[in-house]
Amino acid sequence: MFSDKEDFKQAFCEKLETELGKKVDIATDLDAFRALGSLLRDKLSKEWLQTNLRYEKAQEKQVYYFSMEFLMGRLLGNNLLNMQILSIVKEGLFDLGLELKSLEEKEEDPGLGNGGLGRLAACFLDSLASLGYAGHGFGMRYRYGMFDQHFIDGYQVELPDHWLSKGFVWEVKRPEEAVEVRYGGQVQAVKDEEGNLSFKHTDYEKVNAVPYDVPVVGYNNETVNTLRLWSAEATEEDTLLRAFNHQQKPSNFLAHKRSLEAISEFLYPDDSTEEGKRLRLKQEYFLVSAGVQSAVKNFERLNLPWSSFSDQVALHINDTHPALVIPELMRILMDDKQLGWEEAWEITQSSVSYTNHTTLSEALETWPVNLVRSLLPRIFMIIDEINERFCKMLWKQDPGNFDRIASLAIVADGQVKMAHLSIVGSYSVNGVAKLHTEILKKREMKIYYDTFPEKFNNKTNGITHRRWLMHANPALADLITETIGEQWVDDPARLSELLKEKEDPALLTELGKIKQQNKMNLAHYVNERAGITIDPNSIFDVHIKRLHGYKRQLLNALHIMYLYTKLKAEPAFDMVPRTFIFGAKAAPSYYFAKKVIKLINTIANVVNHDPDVKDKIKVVFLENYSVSLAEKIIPATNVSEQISTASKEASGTGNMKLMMNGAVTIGTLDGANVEIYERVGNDNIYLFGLESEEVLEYYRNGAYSSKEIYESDERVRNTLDQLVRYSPFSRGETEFQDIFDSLVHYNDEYFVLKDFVSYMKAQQLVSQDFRLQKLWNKKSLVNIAQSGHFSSDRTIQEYASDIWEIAPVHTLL
Ligand code: 26V
Repeated sequence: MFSDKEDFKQAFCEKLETELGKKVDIATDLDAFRALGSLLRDKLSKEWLQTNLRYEKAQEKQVYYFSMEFLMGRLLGNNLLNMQILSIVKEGLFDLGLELKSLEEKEEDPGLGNGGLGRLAACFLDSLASLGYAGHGFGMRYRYGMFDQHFIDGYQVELPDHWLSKGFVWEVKRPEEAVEVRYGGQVQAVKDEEGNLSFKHTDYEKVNAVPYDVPVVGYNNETVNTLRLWSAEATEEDTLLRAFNHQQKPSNFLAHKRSLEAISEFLYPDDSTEEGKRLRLKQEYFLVSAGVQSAVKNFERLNLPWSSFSDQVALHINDTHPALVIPELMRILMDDKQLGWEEAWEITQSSVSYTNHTTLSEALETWPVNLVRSLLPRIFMIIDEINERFCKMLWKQDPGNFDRIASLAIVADGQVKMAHLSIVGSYSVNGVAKLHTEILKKREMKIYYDTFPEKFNNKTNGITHRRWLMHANPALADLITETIGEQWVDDPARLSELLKEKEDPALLTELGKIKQQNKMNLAHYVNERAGITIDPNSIFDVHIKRLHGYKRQLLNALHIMYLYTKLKAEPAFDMVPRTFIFGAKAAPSYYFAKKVIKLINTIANVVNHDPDVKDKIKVVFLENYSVSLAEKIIPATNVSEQISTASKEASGTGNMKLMMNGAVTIGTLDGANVEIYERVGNDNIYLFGLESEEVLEYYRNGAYSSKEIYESDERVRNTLDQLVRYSPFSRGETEFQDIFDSLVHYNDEYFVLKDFVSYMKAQQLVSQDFRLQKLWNKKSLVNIAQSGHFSSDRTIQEYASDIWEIAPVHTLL
């Protein structure tokens, strides 16, 4: 790569001059970042090419991970780490008067995702490359990613995220690999002389799907995989020729061009509600059609019979958003490659696998039949035929059982049910944590599980320890290596070797010091960004994730109100100082979530300005939560808030990142918290609240009454009343009436009041234990030691062996 520091310095200065026309002494940090990025991309291209050649030669199965979202985070630091040139580059830049950290800050954080699902996809790509698997991502190159969040007067304001404005150094445009995607038009069945049926699609609108490839660098293993992001671009033919041939006004053809390119314009900033928008469906089909065409082309280069397609290609769908992969592959195989239905179906079903990420009914995708039929006429015909054949099979299995058929059908009540299509058209369906998979099997998808038990399996989520520990918290990574050696880097399960040292006072002191330093760094950042002074000796209590009712940021907020009120009433109350830190974006249309943001900002405003509590409580709501902000917060966290209503959080992955950085969880037995609990044991986690079975039972029997709790528990009542009676928080306004009503009059859908007292008690225990620093550091160490299981390397190895049936491709080939 670079033979030494001097070699790097020379290459870097040359790049600055040739690409930006600048000498290093006048280069800004942004210039230097761009030159460095571009230099690294050049350096990667050889290994990138070699990797592709190796895969072709090996004829190993290629995995294509289809996802509408990839939340990659900044790539500079991570690439340097994985390329093993971090210290050469850091020192070389230093010699030139530049600081790597400042350059890193100049990189836009590509926010091409909403939250957990998109970040999981990014962690998976890192693990696939680092383990040497031939696995690539297919995603969307949105021109505007996740909105930029600002707070104005405590309210969330969304600004467009124009992340491409300064260019994206890592990408390589590949116009030669562009493919055409078709919408609308008519389909006619045509019979040839021999009576063979074929389908002719006419009058369609076409869009060019142009790929931009981003290298995905494996850790120290000469592997560079590809994240292929598709962009919608009008063709020459569509714009200029159209204008000349039809003598249109330029404004007409420009409008046409814009309408085509709108397909890859925006990420849908919605975490849970199905928006029912035509454009969203267009986006989903765009990704799918471009991706499947590209995968088929790659397969055809091998000159193998179609019967070996599923030995060579795995198509994985990240939730149902890319479920049209199923009819699209059928279409290509039948209409373009002239295969019969049975053969095409066999190939499709044995190539596609599907991950479910949520049981929230409002997030289960369905599309109106009329919309699918008009936008994608041929695809609809195929879905309809899949449905017909599937229902016939069900009838054969259990003749006359109309109820069963109605609830399993793919097309029913004028809707196409994407989860049903995904299960029927794939060979594997997995949930993302043990509890979640059990809930799918026993409840949400029971009838499907009973029909196809062999398809269902669990793959508990994971996170890449390279970004979330080695890159985000290098001091901790170094301490771990000093303590147990460096093998844990390649085999994160070996973090458990730290357990042998958990009584070592010197190690625990060191661990405490690193946490303290990280807290000081965060305090500095908070001061710069938000103008709030926070005490690094206080407990840093962190709640970072999308804002959603079920994630219960409201429970945390109400508890802070309770503590504040108690402190005001009893000034002698001996409370361990705490800094409550929040980061969360609300979907722009999610009224209730936005109210909760306003409430937390109001609480922050009251508490932070009250001298009576100044040394006890601080509340910080950081704007614009993102991957890069998470990297700053997580290493500095003492307490990890994972307090969703049990049964609602499919897995959670922030819980794993925080654990790996030595935070101790306060949480419900939900999602992967259950598995964290199984590993760390009762002494190293603070559990509270209803369990999933209890929650589900309440939903079934309707026996929960939040009003009863409000009326009978004074602590709850006094806290809630402050939302609507005159108080420092309401100031006599009705701002929080809707929150109050949801809790008291609409029976508190997420059991906030039911869990309030149990949460308060768990928080008291946290405070008590935090006073005993050695004890606390030991808990922290146990969490780190048990976090290896949650590395996405483990998750990806499970997908590789149980679902995709692939092995690492050896670099010696
Ligand atoms: C739905 C929609 C509907 C249309 C508009 C855009 C959009 C975007 C996302 C979604 C569903 C998001 C589902 C999701 O993110 N689930 C989370 O997945 C994580 C990774 O498996 C998991 O850890 C979280 O518990 C789960 O909530």
